[in-house]
Amino acid sequence: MPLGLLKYGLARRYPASRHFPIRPPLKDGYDVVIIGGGGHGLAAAWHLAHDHGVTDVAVLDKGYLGGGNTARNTAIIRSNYLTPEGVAFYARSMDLWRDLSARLRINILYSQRGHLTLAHTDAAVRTMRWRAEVNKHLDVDSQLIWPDEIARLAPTMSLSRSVRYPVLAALYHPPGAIARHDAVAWGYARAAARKGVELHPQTEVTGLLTSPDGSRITGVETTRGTVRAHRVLQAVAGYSGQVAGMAGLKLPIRSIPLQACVSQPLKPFLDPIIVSGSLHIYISQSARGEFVMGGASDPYPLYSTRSTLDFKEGLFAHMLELFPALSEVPIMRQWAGITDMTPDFSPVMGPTPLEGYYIDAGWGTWGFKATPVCGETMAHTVATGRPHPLIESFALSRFARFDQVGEKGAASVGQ
Ligand code: FAD
Ligand code: PYC
Repeated sequence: MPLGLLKYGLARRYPASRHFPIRPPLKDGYDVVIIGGGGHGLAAAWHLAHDHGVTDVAVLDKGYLGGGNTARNTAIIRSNYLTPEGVAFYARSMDLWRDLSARLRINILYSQRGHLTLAHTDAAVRTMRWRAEVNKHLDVDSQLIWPDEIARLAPTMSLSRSVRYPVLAALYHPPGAIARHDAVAWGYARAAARKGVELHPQTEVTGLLTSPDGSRITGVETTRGTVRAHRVLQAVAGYSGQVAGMAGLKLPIRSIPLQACVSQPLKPFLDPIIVSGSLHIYISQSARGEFVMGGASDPYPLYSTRSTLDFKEGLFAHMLELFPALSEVPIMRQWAGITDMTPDFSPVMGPTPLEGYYIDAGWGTWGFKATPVCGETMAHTVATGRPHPLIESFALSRFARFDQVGEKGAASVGQ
């Protein structure tokens, strides 16, 4: 048992400290400024302090900490991607997830469920077989399974043949998991603050400052004043294009809403996470018993987090084919986040042409699972000035080289 939990259990008085330290005054300058206090920015701050001893760090967020896509995502964690670069990267994240509760001293409710990606066509079966082979080659546990085994793992799902797209097979990824997304942000924030990192919610970055020749970053303008820094990391998810634009960088990114919803809680009914790219739906059951559900991205770029009836109608037309029993279950909440979509469905990570300015972007609909590995690799990159080996393939320059890392079929639930 981690020592922190033991101390907590044996303490005479309630030992929990404040949720976050009180926001300090903003200093004139820091060694490192991180724009964006979502999971990625906070994880990078913690790894900078923990792995590299860089503690003069300020995390600036225009809203509250962890209130962006980290708060809005459906918390699916897996590494069953398609490209060797992608699989290796996400597999490292899985390693970090497993003991994150103990490292951060917070229960993130990490729950390994197994992940099933359904195949409804011969073409999809071929893609699943391909993914399984790439995964196995990199020691990631994935296999192609057939309807009898699918029925054993998900007995409450309909495998009827009398539908337009019957389930033919599935890619089964036993390590697939879910976690409590908010606790992940809180855990990184509190652990980083314990190491001396400053957390500054309600502090929007409105401009970037550069040297007279425009070659290197020198600071940021914020709604609370100017801050000097020679190393700045942006980790702002749906706002990646806007913030990079302040640095004169043009990203190959479109910002598109992604919606999701959650049902009233029920007793345990569905153990694995189920995804169907052909039906554009996915579902898992949270620790609280709610069905967490989502589907394809909205049809056009937009900076708005409104919910639509179209989304719900499209989602349930297909969801009820697989789970007719859900037809009477009330939906409790529906919401959206703005996702920064890249052409190849892989992230953009590393140094940029502006010296000292680093980017962690292009996380679209797939970045929650990468939170720990982004923290680790971006901290390494900022601390050393060199891209971590695991992110070299995700450099912004790959688009100019026509060297994309195509993950479309594996990263999304359809566009
Ligand atoms: P965020 O958590 O969005 O943090 C960025 C922060 O930057 C925000 O808090 C914002 O306020 C701040 N910011 C923006 N502009 C500024 C500025 N100018 N100044 C200061 N601060 C600024 N991924 C998965 O792996 N699995 C899933 O199941 C999954 N499901 C998803 C479901 C939905 C509905 C959505 C919307 C996304 C989903 N994702 C999923 C993707 C995932 O949520 C994101 O990729 C991930 O959370 C990105 O984390 P982040 O820390 O980069 O961004
Ligand atoms: O990345 O696995 C994922 C995912 C599922 C739904 C949205 N993102």
